[in-house]
Amino acid sequence: MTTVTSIGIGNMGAALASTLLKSTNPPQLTIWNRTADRPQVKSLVDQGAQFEPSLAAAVARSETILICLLDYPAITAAFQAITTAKPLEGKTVINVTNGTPTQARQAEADFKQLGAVAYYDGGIMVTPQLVGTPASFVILSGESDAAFQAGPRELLKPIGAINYVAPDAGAAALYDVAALASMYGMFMGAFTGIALLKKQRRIEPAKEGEAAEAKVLAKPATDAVVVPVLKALVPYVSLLADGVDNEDWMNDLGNPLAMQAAGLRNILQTCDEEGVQSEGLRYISQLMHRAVEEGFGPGGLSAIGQYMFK
Ligand code: FVH
Repeated sequence: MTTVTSIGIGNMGAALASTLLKSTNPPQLTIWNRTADRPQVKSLVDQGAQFEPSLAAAVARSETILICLLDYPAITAAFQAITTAKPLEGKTVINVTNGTPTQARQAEADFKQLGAVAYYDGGIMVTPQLVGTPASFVILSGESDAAFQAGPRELLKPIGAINYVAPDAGAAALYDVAALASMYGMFMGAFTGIALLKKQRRIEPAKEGEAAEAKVLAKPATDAVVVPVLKALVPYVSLLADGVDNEDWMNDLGNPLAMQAAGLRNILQTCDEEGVQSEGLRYISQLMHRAVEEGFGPGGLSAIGQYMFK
């Protein structure tokens, strides 16, 4: 029987452990969490996991160590308690704690120093509620594709689709951070859009029984217009990446940069007129105008990709 120790029974760690326990071929699961009386710990014990309060003892019980803690300092804090020289001798570590590529590479070195034979680092790309569903998606890197296929792939299968990225232990963290950077950029633009929609004027008089000062809602217009536009334009991100890869600054992709820069100027002016913060968009506007000044106006939005490297 496969033996797994799951370290970190927070919301995500609990979802991972529970999914493994419910799988068709469940491992013998040991769990460890700093706070023993967290409700998720009790729930997993009820599902068949063995709780071990000592991290050293928890680690000793399994061949695979699955780590899902808040961040890398939490990993350091937890493992400081182990004082034996090679507590991970012969074990495989799979760490899905969110962090930077540098932290992942350092963790690989540290865990191998503690005796680990294999180290994989990655991220769970969905919320705990979606773990184990068809929407669930994991990225992982480290060791080699062949070692991954022969090792953790089968174990992690119940959690979701696994995208093995590269032998570099830091690669999955880089993918994760890149995806989240793109997501937060979209959210910043969305907050600007939502604030603008809160400035809608009510022209029709209040109906009978309606408050004279009815609230202006952003959600209906967001659902009707903003979300469909974003959905239609998500594939444009792939075209931008292709433009950056090929340094293809003059391909206008059907939307010349100078035209887009003028459009963005109107967005910023509307924000000023309506009293809405636009700082989140001003930086991309500056880059677009720089590109236009440098002769890329007839080209495409990809041209601003050349200014992104420090
Ligand atoms: N939850 C989500 O939606 C996202 C989805 C994408 C991936 N993230 C990452 O998953 C990691 C864990 O996140 P989480 O949701 O499980 O987070 P929490 O529920 O807050 O649990 C945190 C666990 O970490 C333990 N912990 C924190 N500090 C320490 C420490 N100094 N020493 C030992 N353990 C520590 C904490 O223990 P306790 O507070 O219960 O004692 C929890 O087990 C994370 O990287 C996300 O970015 C989740």
